[in-house]
Amino acid sequence: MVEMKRDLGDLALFGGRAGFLQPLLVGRPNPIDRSRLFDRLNWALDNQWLTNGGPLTQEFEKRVADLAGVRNCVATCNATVALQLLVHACALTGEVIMPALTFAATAHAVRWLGLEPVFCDVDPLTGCVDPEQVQAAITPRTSAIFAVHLWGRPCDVDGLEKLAADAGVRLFFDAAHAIGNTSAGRPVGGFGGAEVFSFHATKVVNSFEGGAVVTDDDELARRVRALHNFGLGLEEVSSAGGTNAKMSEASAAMGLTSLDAFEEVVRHNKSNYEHYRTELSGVPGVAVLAFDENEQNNYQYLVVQIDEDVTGLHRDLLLRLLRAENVVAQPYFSPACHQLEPYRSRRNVHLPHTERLSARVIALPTGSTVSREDIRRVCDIVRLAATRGAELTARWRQAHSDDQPTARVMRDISEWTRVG
Ligand code: T4K
Repeated sequence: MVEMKRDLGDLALFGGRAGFLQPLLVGRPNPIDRSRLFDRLNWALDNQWLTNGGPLTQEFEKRVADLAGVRNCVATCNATVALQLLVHACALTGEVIMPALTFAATAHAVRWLGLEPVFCDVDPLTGCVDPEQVQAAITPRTSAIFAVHLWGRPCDVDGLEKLAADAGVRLFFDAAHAIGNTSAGRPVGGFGGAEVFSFHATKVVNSFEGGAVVTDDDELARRVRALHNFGLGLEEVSSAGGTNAKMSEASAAMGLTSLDAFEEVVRHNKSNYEHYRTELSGVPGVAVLAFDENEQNNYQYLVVQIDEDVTGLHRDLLLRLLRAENVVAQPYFSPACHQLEPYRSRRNVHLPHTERLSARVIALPTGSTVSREDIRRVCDIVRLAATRGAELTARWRQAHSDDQPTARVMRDISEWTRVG
């Protein structure tokens, strides 16, 4: 058992023993009932039907549609390609407005198809796309809005739906983080023209790799279903032809088994969230991102904001410090998309709220593999670092003043601070 850290010298960054013997990761897959998974895989092998909309995929689609409260679900091999299917199914062209505070996949999905992602700023409190900023970004070339339910917290759905209808542009939601969540009591899944879930291994419901388009628009679902199977059966010609974006039966077997565990995983995530909030409450300059308790939440991301003006500690140094302790936290989502190539050099955009949030946020480990004791120890480290941030930063700079890579990191940190 590693002892509690009481002083800066106890931190692994300064030569102390790492707080965790094994890496504690953000994004560890939630354990599933393996015997159920193997039963399903054996059943698929016996059934000799391994992909192309087999029975397990159909069952998975039905259960996802029920959870999302919609009529249609088309399961895909990942969420990135599911976003692309929407582009083709709706023949989108020109510009697509989206927040920059998201995973690169949202932007890359449309860029890959030759459309232009146009980044707009987010609400400084929620981190979700701000309808006023979307409005300001609309041009005659805009064909759609891809809003993102960031970290699972739903966007201003009503505001965006009204805006899109008034402007005559399509509205879709990247709901990669938001399965099982609600907005004003309505499940995520039925908003806009369609929504997209991700079932990547790191997600609350995982099918190894996987995604889905969910919608109440039967015609759109029909087109997406045809396009994800080479365009076969599509009566009207699609300029794109079609692609292969099908979910396999092995992925569906995993997805179904993961859905079986969904409620239990959410209970565990919620309890983790409550422990983090308790442990970090009252630490100046450290705020745990809150979820609306009146809604359903899957709590799959545990996000903390670090205010360097208060703590004297930059998020990037905290990340580094935690990694030295074997806590593999993630800077979701930093850099923001407009700060990434190929976007950065194409348009010089300044998005103050996005940049500020992006430089401050850190996702800490949660999920079923993370225990209450793990959280207590992670929070002890964060508390020590945040309450003695200025001293810690000075000591670290001193220790690394001759170290070129480190000097570069510190330059990057100052750059982030300047931008933020
Ligand atoms: N839209 C949004 C808003 C998204 O966040 C994403 C994906 C998408 C669209 C696209 O969805 P997909 O096309 O992937 O279905 C991870 C995930 O790979 C990515 O799916 C996810 N968002 C993003 C937020 O996180 P990375 O670049 O952080 O790296 P990764 O997956 O290698 O590792 C993340 C952490 O998870 C590490 O601590 C290691 C751990 N891990 C990962 C895997 C794969 C495990 O412990 N076990 C594993 O099997 O992207």
